[in-house]
Amino acid sequence: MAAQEIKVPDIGDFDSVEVIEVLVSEGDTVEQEQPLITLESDKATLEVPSTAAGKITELKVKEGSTVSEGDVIALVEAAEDDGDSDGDEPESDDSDDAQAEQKADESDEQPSDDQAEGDASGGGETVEVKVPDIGDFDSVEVIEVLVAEGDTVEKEQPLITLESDKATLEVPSSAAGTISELKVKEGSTVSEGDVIALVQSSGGGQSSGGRSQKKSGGDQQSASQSQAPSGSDKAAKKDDDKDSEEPSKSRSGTASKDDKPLDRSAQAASGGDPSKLKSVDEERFGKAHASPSVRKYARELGADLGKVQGSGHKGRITFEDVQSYVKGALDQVQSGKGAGTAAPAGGGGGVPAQPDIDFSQFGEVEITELPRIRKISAKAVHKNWLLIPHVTQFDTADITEMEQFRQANKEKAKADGVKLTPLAFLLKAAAAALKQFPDLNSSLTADGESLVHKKYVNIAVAVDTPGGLLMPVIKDVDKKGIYEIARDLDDVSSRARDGKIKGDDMKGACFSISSLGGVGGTAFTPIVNSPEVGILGVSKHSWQPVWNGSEFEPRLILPLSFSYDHRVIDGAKAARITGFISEKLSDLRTLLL
Ligand code: CAO
Repeated sequence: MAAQEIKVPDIGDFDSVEVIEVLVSEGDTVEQEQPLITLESDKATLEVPSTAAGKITELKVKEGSTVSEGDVIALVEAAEDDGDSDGDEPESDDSDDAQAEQKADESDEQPSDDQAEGDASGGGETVEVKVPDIGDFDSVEVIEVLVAEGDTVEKEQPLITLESDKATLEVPSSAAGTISELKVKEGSTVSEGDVIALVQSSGGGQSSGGRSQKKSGGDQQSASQSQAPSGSDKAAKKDDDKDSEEPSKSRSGTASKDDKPLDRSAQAASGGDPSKLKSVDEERFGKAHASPSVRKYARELGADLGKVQGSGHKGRITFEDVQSYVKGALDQVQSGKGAGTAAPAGGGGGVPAQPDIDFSQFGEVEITELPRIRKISAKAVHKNWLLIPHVTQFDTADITEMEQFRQANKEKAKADGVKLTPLAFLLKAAAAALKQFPDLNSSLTADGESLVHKKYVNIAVAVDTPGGLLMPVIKDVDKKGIYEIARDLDDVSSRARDGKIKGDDMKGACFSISSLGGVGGTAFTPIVNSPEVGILGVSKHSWQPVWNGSEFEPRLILPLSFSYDHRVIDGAKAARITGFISEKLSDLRTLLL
């Protein structure tokens, strides 16, 4: 199948414009309309989309190349079923039209002679800002008006966004000053030369139209470079001017001009390590329906455009959409929810993202996807690990008598259908501790200012299942006897292993127990399950010589590892809690009372 040439469309009086960004790579599969490159002249920024869906077999340009109308950007091998059997110039005229349809957003001014005249004089003059020569656009719709009458605008600041069925384009102001009259509104249609707005120029510092464009562009470049590290001085200035204004106006300012400096500053901010910027999905970013200035704004903020919901015309992403997305992300981080939604391998809450390593360079590898339960619990433990300041208190319990009792009753219990393991006793001891230490049976309120004390005693038990760890809850443990607890434990753990546990069976826990006693080990540091404030880890018991005052005697010792949320429980209380549990387990009479 012959490849289709994707060419630079008729985009007005652009000639030899620079390719500032190549948004795709050879081998990529692209959709029709997907932007391939971004061009930037001294006057405008423009994205050129693909006129065909298919695979990029060859890229004819790279960053820094210069192109003019008709130059081939890429060869795209069309998708099988698109019906275009001839690959040469599939749609000649139409294809140019289609090319022009790119998200040709630009933040260019394209000053006509009239504008040049308007610009030429000093302060106080009214300048007509007109729709520039933007190629074969005609009667295009104004889909967004970015400013209001009375606004102070800067030169190059986008005033409106136009969208034909083929392209999106921002028209910037050709002068700095105050908007004295807006000639268009959302839904208007405009053509080349139509007046968009009257700008009462602020005088001084204006360029005199086309001839001085380069100079003013250069000035802007340096201005934008100097503002790059902090994002946008203009934004700050604008915000000072008018708090409630649409943020887009100020931010977009010289968007088209400062792409590269900002990109560089973004890299500098990441310590020059491009991997740190990789939390953005470049492929989805490239496909997002957004203007260059919005793209730039998203880059400045590190927002992944691919994840931003567009509220504009045909789902176009606006500045406000990017703002809401970033605000939402910040809120999540500040409230601690962000970690839960962060990529499993990091990247949230200031945690550096895990680099994507190609392990096959060291030897043979096989990639298997995590089971669903493990993915869910991975997010939960990651969130809890980041959210909760953990401390683990270690202790032991002498369970010699408890074990004698259990062994003496084990067979009888079995005959009654009860599997009597040490865990039933531990649940009972933990329930007593929750009653004795109300803070242990509490949760922090979301603002971190108060404790919610619970009057019920539900305890979750970690169950190792083939799909991963599950935490079914045994309800009202304080009200149940050892047999009933053992029966409940057997029931929930069997159902968990058989995949029959329901969501409701895992809700409402006040505390958790994680027993590795049947497996082994002497101690570990379990992770608290927020919003609980403690978890008891239990390791394998062992016979140990204990000095009884006159001699060593063999005692069965159970290791306890109690992790707690240090915001709620302090160290002394934690030691008292483990001491209390130890005492309960050591003296069955107090436990069973
Ligand atoms: N020391 C020594 N032996 C112990 C013990 C301990 N602390 N706890 C239990 N055992 C023994 C039991 O008595 C039983 O032996 P008997 O049959 O001779 O009585 C044997 O180990 C197996 O017990 P079990 O595991 O079947 O039953 P359990 O009630 O102790 O535990 C459950 C149930 C669901 C907690 C367990 O099966 C399980 O899944 N444990 C793993 C939990 C886990 O993965 N935790 C880590 C999570 S990350 O924090």
